[in-house]
Amino acid sequence: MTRTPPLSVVALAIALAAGAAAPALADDETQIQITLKDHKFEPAESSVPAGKPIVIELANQDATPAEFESKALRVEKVVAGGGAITVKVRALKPGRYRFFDDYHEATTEGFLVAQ
Ligand SMILES: [Cu+2]
Repeated sequence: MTRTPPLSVVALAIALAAGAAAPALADDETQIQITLKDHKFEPAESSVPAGKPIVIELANQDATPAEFESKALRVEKVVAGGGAITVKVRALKPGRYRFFDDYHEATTEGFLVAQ
């Protein structure tokens, strides 16, 4: 005698399949580290893969606060002196994207190069 699986088993299978896909998305992110020291970003230019979300870990080694900002990347976030922030950036098309410290825009800039 055959019988169809109860609905709860089907629902569980769908939930497991959906759950299995979630970590793959997180794995898809690219994480990079940038340091701010003497009002300079180091590295001043970072290569990242195009088409993948980017997670930027920014450590501010200066005693003064900075505001990590990029119009091209659509981000703006203050980091305290001696502090650190995490900035998430959407998947990018290939290109060179400028970011800067909004408190020292004339002197403190860097780039993400997506390729
Ligand atoms: Cu700003």
